[in-house]
Amino acid sequence: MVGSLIATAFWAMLPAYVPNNFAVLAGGGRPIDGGREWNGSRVLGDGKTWRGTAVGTAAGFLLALVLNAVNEPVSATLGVGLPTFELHAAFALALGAMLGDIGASFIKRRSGRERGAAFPGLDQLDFVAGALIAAFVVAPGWALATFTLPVLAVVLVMTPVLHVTTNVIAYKLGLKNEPW
Ligand code: CTP
Ligand code: MG
Ligand code: K
Repeated sequence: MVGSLIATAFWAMLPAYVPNNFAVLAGGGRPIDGGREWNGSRVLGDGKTWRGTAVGTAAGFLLALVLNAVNEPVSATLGVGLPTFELHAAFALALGAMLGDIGASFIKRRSGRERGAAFPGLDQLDFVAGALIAAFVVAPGWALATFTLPVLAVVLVMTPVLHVTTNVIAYKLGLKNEPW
C-alpha cells in the first residue's frame, strides 16, 4: 500500500524532478532577465538562463514520453497501476517545475539573497509547487485523478529528501556550485 503510493508519487513527479537537474547541466548563456535589475537587485540573476529552462523543460517532457512507453512492463513488474501522462500534463509538470524555480529566484533576489544563496524550504519545494499548480491548471482532470491526497502527501515528504540528496551528489561531482 505505502510502497505503491511511493511508486505512484515518484513516477508522477519524475517529469518535474528532472528539469532542474538538466538545467544545471545545460546552464549558461543568456540570462532570462537580460541582466536587468529591480530595486537594486537582479530580477532573477545569472542562474536562470533561457538554455537551462528550455533544456530542462524538454528533458522533463521527453522523460514523460519514455515513462509512458515503458508503463506497462514496469506497472506489471511492480504490481502497481502507474499513471500515464497526458501530453499537456507532461508539458505542464516540466515547465511548471522550471517556472517554480524561477519564481523562487525572483523571491530570493527581492529578499537580498545573491545567486546561489540557500533559502531552506523554498529551494526544496519551489519546483513541486510550480509543477503541481501548472498540472492542476492545464490538465485538471488528469491531475485530480493522479494526485490524490495520499499521493500528494507522499510527494511533499519525499521531494525535499530527494532534492537534498541529488544536489549533494551533483555538488560532490562538481556539477553544482553549492550543495543545495
Ligand atoms: N539553471 C539555468 N536555468 C534555469 C535553472 C538553472 O541555467 N532556469 C542552471 C544555472 O547554471 C544555475 C544552475 O542551473 O546556476 C543551478 O540552478 P539553481 O540552483 O536553481 O540556481 P542558482 O545558481 O543557485 O541561482 P538562484 O540563487 O537564483 O537559485
Ligand atoms: Mg542554487
Ligand atoms: K533553485
